[in-house]
Amino acid sequence: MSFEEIREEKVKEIEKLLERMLPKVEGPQAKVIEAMHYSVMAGGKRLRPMLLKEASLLYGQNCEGVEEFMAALEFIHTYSLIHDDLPAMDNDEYRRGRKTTHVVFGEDLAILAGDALLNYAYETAASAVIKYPENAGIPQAFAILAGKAGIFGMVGGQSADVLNENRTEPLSLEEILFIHENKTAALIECALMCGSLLGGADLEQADRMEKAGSAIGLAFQIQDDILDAEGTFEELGKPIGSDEKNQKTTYLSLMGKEQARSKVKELTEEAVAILQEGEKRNPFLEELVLSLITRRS
Ligand code: GRG
Repeated sequence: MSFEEIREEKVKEIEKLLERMLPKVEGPQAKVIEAMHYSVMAGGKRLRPMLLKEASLLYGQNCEGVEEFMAALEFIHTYSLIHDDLPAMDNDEYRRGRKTTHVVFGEDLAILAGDALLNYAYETAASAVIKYPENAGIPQAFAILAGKAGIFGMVGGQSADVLNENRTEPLSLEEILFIHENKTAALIECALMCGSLLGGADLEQADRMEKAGSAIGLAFQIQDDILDAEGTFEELGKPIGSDEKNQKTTYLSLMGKEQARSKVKELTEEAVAILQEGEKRNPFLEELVLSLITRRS
């Protein structure tokens, strides 16, 4: 099987897992649970749960708690997308090729579906703490999950991004890097760190994963900026050109296309080199990271 075929198989497995982990659409809360399903099951690359699983394989096999943390991380990612699309934030109509959650279910239910997913993520991860008391990596992974999603991670980055939106002077490179490191890279670092810890990595090894995740996250965001400038609606599942329309400072607008492209390549190679430092290699993980340089969606 080609890399692409293997990746597609893995995406299908992750989707089955997510469907299984979500609460059943029933009871008085059925509508908000339906909104949770609508958003989580809308497709997407499933990059974060995939990275988490592959990082666990660098240290162990069929590690306890991996499935719960894969689902929890994708639930957190999906909540962030629902809230980011709201009228109070980006006011976007399309995501993953479908109408956004607030357009379909209304703003009130979209806010609640996001809140519910964030909470359900912790409920799901906590179930692993209880179920597998012998895996010492689980409480550590739990702390990383909460931290990387929060004010010193994704929420912190998103807050800086939102507050800078109406500024007339462009952001500095340092400010852009702070936003990217937190808004985008934090969840990618989380994926690699949690996966490695669940697989039995020690804290030093998890720190190395954090460095790889930081490089991948920044490369991922710069590629996102490039795609926003030159991708298509069909590729991205959402309108393009939003950064330029909103006169948003990005790494691309500050540094230009050539520098942006070479930075994506440099950071990706840096990440792969870190992944190759350990005792065990995971060729699929390395190829997955390299594939992000040329991703079109
Ligand atoms: C609302 C707290 C809060 C945070 C929102 C995720 C996010 C933070 C904003 C979305 C906008 C954006 C460009 C974020 C950067 C990260 C990013 C590129 C997210 C999209 O992730 P993909 O491409 O999406 O992995 P899929 O749909 O493939 O899962």
